[in-house]
Order: sequence, then C-alpha cells, then structure tokens
Amino acid sequence: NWAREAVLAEVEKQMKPSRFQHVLRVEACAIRLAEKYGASLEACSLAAILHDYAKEHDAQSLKAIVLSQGMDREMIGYGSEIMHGPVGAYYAETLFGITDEAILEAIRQHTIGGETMTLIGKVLFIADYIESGRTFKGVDEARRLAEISLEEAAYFKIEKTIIHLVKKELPIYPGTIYVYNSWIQRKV
Ligand code: DGI
Ligand code: FE
Ligand code: FE
Ligand code: FE
Repeated sequence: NWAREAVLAEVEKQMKPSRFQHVLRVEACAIRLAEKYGASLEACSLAAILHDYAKEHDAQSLKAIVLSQGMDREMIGYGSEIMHGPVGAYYAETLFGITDEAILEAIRQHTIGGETMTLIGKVLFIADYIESGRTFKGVDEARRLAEISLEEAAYFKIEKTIIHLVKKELPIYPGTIYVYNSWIQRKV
C-alpha cells in the first residue's frame, strides 16, 4: 500500500482547509464510483488526493511549469483553473513518483475532460463534480446520471460547464471546446 497519509499531509500544505476537505470528499466519492464501475480503488484514491495539488499555486509558478515542461502555452491566459490539472499531474509524477499514466492523465484532464478518457479519468472527472459538498444547480441530475452511466455523467458535466462559462461570460479554453466537440460528435 502506498503511503496515503504521507501524501495527504503534503497535499494539505498546498491549500486552504476548505479545499482540503473538498479533496477528501472527492476521494470518498471516487472510491465509491470505483467500486461501482470496477476501477482500481487505489488508483482512484491517489488520483483524487492529488487532483487539486496545484490549484492554489500562484500564477507565476504554474506558468513556470507550463513553460519548462512544454505544455500548451495557451493555458497561461486562463489561469489556475486551466493550468492546475496538467501542472498537478507534473507534480504527481515528479514529487510523488507516480508512473501510472492512467492516474497522471486523470489528474491532467480532471477540469476539462478529454477526447478519450480512461475509467480512472472518468471516475475522477465525475467525483470532482458531484462530491457531497457540491451544491450547484444541476448537481442532483449529475448525481443521478453517475448512478446510471459514467459516460452520461461526463457528457452532462462537459455540456453544463460550457453553458456555465458562456452564461458567466468567461473565456473558454480551446481544449474545453475540443473536448465538447469530440463528445457531442460521438454521441450522435
Ligand atoms: O478545481 P475544482 O474547483 O475542484 O474543479 P475543476 O478543476 O473541475 O474546475 C475548476 C474551474 O474551472 C471550474 O469552476 C470551471 C472552470 N473551467 C473549466 N473549463 C474552463 C474553465 N474556466 C475557464 N475560464 N475556461 C474554461 O474553458
Ligand atoms: Fe480542480
Ligand atoms: Fe472550483
Ligand atoms: Fe477539485
């Protein structure tokens, strides 16, 4: 067994207590979904614990990793919201020694999803959205869908996120649109 408590202690140092509580709720939800859908409980737990590792890192440090690691530079203009997944995956690999590409990809994709997603990726993507502390309009429907199909729940999150961004007049990262297009084209 990997040192869950040790990883948690490091994660806790990176964020406010309220976000750390979110991380714990995402883990609980991810484990439950993993049981339901037959994903690795350990992998889903670890992905969940580390998914927001970089969320509260300052813009300069996020940007430095994006540039040094040759990630999509366009992310920089969208701030932590878009950078913290890919940068978090980088830290998961380099600071925590995670080599399981499914875990790294799940962390990388957890905010915008992916054109293709692994089972662990879908579990984390949905768990982050429906964890028990989430209260947004539509979360009940997302929770209902998550009991029926991870695919349906993922599609719901992808669609609702775009609608939410448009309503709030927020800029949409091109990767977010690519993911939406690939899911909607597959659906029909
Ligand atoms: O890190 P969390 O708050 O737990 O959750 P998250 O990583 O799923 O989402 C972070 C935020 O990112 C969420 O409020 C929606 C936002 N977001 C997702 N796609 C885009 C985006 N924000 C902008 N500006 N553009 C996007 O394309
Ligand atoms: Fe996040
Ligand atoms: Fe958020
Ligand atoms: Fe999160």
